[in-house]
Amino acid sequence: MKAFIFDLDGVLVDTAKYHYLAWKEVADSLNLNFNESMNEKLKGVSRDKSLKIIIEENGRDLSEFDLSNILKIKNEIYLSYINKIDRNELLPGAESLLKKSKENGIFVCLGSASKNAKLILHKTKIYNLFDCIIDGNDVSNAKPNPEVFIKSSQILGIEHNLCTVFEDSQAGIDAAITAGMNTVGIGENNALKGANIIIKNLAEFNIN
Ligand code: B16
Ligand code: MG
Repeated sequence: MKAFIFDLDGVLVDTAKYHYLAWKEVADSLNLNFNESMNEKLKGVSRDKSLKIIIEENGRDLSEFDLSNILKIKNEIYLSYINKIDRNELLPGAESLLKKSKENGIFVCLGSASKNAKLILHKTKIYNLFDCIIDGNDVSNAKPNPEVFIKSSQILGIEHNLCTVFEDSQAGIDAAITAGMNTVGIGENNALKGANIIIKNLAEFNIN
């Protein structure tokens, strides 16, 4: 292994709850149904695609103008939470594995769908631990398209089969498999299909 590519939300930081709260507030204001099970479908999915899923599930049709306003409002609400976060949102084992990877000569990259990734890395004070950062602002195709991971390996100059992706979403695992990379699924259950191994959190990962 020469490079580890980490997803952000659900792998390094616990921000999924803020995405949920922001979508819920938006959905309630529009009289759209939105619950925890629908929220599961948004894991690892881009902001635009997330809104499309909510709208489709509700059988509604909105104009492009309305959609772009809703996306703006959702992000403002999400940022109102994110602006208050600190290192307490880091998930178990996250910072320690980032540091151990570097100590072992393994490159560390971020591969996230979030356009707010850099702000979150600064807030949690782990920004400087990355050799490269690819986020939602750098790609035109959202996961399960492998673009985010392929760009990461290109910037590092590392072959795909020498990269390992840490992901909590099925869209992300599928993207990494399509890119020909190794996969570590992160989650409480074995719901992630196709991952090489599945662990509860990064604290369970033994770099040796
Ligand atoms: P933003 P990841 C993803 O982050 C989240 O899992 C997903 O729920 C969210 O919609 C997406 O980022 C976009 O986030 O609205 O901040 O651009 O898991 O790929 O790190
Ligand atoms: Mg994620």
